[in-house]
Amino acid sequence: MKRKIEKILVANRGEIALRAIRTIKEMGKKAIAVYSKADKDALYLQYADASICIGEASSSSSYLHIPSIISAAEISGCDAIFPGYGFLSENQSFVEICAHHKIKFIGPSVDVMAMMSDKSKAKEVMKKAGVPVIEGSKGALENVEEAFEMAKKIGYPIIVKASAGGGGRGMRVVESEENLKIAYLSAESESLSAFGDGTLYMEKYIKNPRHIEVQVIGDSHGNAIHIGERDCSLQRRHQKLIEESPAMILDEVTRKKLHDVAIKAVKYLKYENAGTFEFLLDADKNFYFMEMNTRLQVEHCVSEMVSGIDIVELMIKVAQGEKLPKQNTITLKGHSIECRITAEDSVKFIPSPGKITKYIAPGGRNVRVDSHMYQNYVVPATYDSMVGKLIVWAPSRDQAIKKMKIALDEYQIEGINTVIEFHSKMMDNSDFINNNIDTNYLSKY
Ligand code: MV4
Repeated sequence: MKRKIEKILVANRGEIALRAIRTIKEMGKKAIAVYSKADKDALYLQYADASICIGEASSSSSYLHIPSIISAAEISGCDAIFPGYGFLSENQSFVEICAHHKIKFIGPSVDVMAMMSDKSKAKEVMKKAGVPVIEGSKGALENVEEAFEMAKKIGYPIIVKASAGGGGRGMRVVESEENLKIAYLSAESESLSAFGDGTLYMEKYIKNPRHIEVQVIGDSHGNAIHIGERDCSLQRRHQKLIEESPAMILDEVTRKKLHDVAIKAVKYLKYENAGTFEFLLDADKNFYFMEMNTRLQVEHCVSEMVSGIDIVELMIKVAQGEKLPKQNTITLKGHSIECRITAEDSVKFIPSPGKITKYIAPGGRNVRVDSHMYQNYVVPATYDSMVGKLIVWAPSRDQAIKKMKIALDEYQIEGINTVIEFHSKMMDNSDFINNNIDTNYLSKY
């Protein structure tokens, strides 16, 4: 039996630091915040039991600087670290260093993390576990000659992807043989400069897919549960904008298959933590594994709203050796939608950092605002432009859309541009209302 966690260092900033601190306090534990000089006036610092400055504004000298984070944890006597998303949440050396310092990293083992961080390896592992994967190269491609052979075999269009990738970098769609060589070479050099690794793999290209993902969690006793699926198809340049649960595109049979496959994969990996299996859904409603995220995701809130579960609480419980609740105690009810609010304009999505001169948040029944914004807060230009998430729950999707529209109208932010207007228009968009969108929707529109 593992020791109970008492004090947790939250190695993150912004809305997710705030979100984690709230749960840590609710569990009767102590939360220690860290901040860079650019975040000295951040809201989450006020809610933590203590906070420690870890460096200059740039992420590399603060939120990514492992020695500073470890020192902060040791000085404050933390027995665990909650990484959130981004920053060190999927950093294998960080996980090893935490173990060396006898600090519990609230996340998976370094082995599983490493396996999933290599996207072509992850696919092979999932295939072995009996999870459907997209037809393509077996693992990585050796060279461009092999790419030509493979493409001929699977048929154009194909897509080459970076093994170290994710988020669309080092990815090229190839429509015909004459474009393969240049696509291969440019994807290779792009992923080499972005990730320090030019390894590529190939897949059959699926046209206009939906992005469906399953929220899972596994414990140290071999138990695994799912908390339903999310539809995250509405994206712009690989940045998700709107997520919802459940994915209304799925019929009950496909949905059950998807959940069963995800559970099978968690058990096969002996995965311990919350995680997400990302799938592409094609026009014929076939789903294929794409990637696994071994961390808490931004959009976890919609799964919390339909299940009533606090996923951060479950992560902490699993990290201290507790058993998960049984799957049959988890009931998914109603519909939840999340709109990501970024400090960008609603037309061109140009970043708009600066001082918030007016801030009035929406409210009411089943309206959740996860944000670190407040009046007079200065949104730093240094970090990600996401400044919050607006999440609603209602018995049906139609009602959730109506509720979201009203909440967006109530949201008043002045001094910076935000994408609230974009979201408000989407709630009136007939394609969105009729659920007729795919991952390419915003590039056409
Ligand atoms: C694909 C695909 C179509 N076919 N793979 C984009 C990010 C990276 N994680 C994988 N991506 C895609 N992989 C095959 N075989 C289309 C995409 C894709 C996409 C996927 C999910 C959400 C948004 C997307 C936007 C463009 C392309």
